[in-house]
Amino acid sequence: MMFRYIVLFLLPIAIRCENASNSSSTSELHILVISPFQHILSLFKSDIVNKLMNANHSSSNLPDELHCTVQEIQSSLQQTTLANQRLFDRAALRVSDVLESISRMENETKEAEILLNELNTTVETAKEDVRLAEIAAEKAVELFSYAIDTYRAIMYRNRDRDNGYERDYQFGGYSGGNRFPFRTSGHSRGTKCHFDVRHDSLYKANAKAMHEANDKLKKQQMQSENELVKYRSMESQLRNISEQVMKLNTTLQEQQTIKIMAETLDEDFQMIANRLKPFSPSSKRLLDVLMYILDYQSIVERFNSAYNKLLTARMLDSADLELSREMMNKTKQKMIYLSAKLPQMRYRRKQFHRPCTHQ
Ligand SMILES: *[C@@H]1O[C@H](CO)[C@@H](O)[C@H](O)[C@H]1NC(C)=O
Ligand SMILES: *[C@@H]1O[C@H](CO)[C@@H](O)[C@H](O)[C@H]1NC(C)=O
Ligand SMILES: *[C@@H]1O[C@H](CO)[C@@H](O)[C@H](O)[C@H]1NC(C)=O
Ligand SMILES: *[C@@H]1O[C@H](CO)[C@@H](O)[C@H](O)[C@H]1NC(C)=O
Ligand SMILES: *[C@@H]1O[C@H](CO)[C@@H](O)[C@H](O)[C@H]1NC(C)=O
Ligand SMILES: *[C@@H]1O[C@H](CO)[C@@H](O)[C@H](O)[C@H]1NC(C)=O
Ligand SMILES: *[C@@H]1O[C@H](CO)[C@@H](O)[C@H](O)[C@H]1NC(C)=O
Ligand SMILES: CC(=O)N[C@H]1CO[C@H](CO)[C@@H](O)[C@@H]1O
Repeated sequence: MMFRYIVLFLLPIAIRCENASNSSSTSELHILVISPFQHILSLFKSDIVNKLMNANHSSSNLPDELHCTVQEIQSSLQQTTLANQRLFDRAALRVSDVLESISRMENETKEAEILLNELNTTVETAKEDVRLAEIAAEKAVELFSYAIDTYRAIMYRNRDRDNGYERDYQFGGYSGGNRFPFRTSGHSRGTKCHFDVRHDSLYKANAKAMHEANDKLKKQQMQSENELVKYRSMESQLRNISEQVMKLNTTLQEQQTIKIMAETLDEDFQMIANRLKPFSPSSKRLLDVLMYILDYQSIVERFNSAYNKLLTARMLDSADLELSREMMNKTKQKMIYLSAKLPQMRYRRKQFHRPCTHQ
């Protein structure tokens, strides 16, 4: 029961770790550096430490196998160190490229914001112009109606005075086009009123003013719409830029993570490579090479350091690959014991002639 509780409790953490270690941001690091390094550690643990601890004096293949494992570890380390350096260089380059792009886009953002502000003013001004044009157009209609009313009044007065033809006058509204009060018949007995309002200068002026006000309103409306279209387009451009900046920023964070991790791993890898160098030549005895590789302070501590950096950054799940000082001591003791029984352990490396399978 208790065990199941613990498993359930740990599950979300395990999933989170998996996501962190395999997110796209670090997959290059994973494929090129972390996985190979993990492989080196597991070789070290299973094919050197565990093999030695489980071996006895009748394990006659052991020296050959150890010789091959040492070779594989050395060449893998070399490749991983190189891949890690190349990854660092590439990430550093990308970081500086992306930083430059972001700076450029931030400039573009600033410019677009200024333009957007200007367009906002233009749009607001155009809207105000439309409002004023609407008022002016209403006013012109009012004046025009007033003129018509005035003519009507004159017509009525004339009719009353003429005392007849009540139905001879037609009164049309403005909306009816040019149907304005005019006298239809010439056989009036009294004073004749022959003017046609359409020829009246005041009427003409008012009609003209009304049409002009209306035209102006349409023009202002059109302009306002145009300005609004420009404004919306600039708005969407600005949104585009900020989306791009966000994407670039994600890339930046990813590449910076890779850069930092590659740099800190390089410290350990370089140290191990430098310390292994004197033990690489084929004139060295297998036993000496193994004793040196199993030395905690020279080599193993650096393996643990890199491993713990990856665990802390959650780029690796704990796979129990840490190597303790005590374990190294015991392994060395076992190896010395075995080397007395297996003389091949004291061979120089060039004396191992069987090809290693990993190569
Ligand atoms: C983790 O990965 C799973 C699928 O692999 C995905 O559904 C989930 O959204 C990821 N979670 C996070 C926090 O990225
Ligand atoms: C040595 O180890 C092998 C396998 O690990 C085992 O089969 C064998 O019995 C061991 N021999 C002695 C003498 O312990
Ligand atoms: C951004 O603008 C500043 C001044 O406005 C200029 O000095 C700088 O070079 C610009 N940066 C880019 C990447 O265009
Ligand atoms: C212009 O800016 C003002 C104040 O920020 C805002 O209220 C208005 O909606 C903006 N105009 C447009 C067309 O978005
Ligand atoms: C926004 O970006 C998309 C592609 O990223 C492009 O097709 C579109 O034209 C851009 N829009 C503006 C207004 O710049
Ligand atoms: C980029 O993202 C980080 C957090 O992920 C944030 O702190 C920073 O302000 C962002 N930078 C830009 C330019 O958006
Ligand atoms: C390992 O061996 C060294 C000397 O070879 C000794 O100083 C140290 O205490 C030992 N450590 C452990 C944990 O056995
Ligand atoms: C924890 C985990 O799932 N790690 C995997 C991430 O992806 C690499 C290859 O892309 C695998 O090798 C790891 O096992």
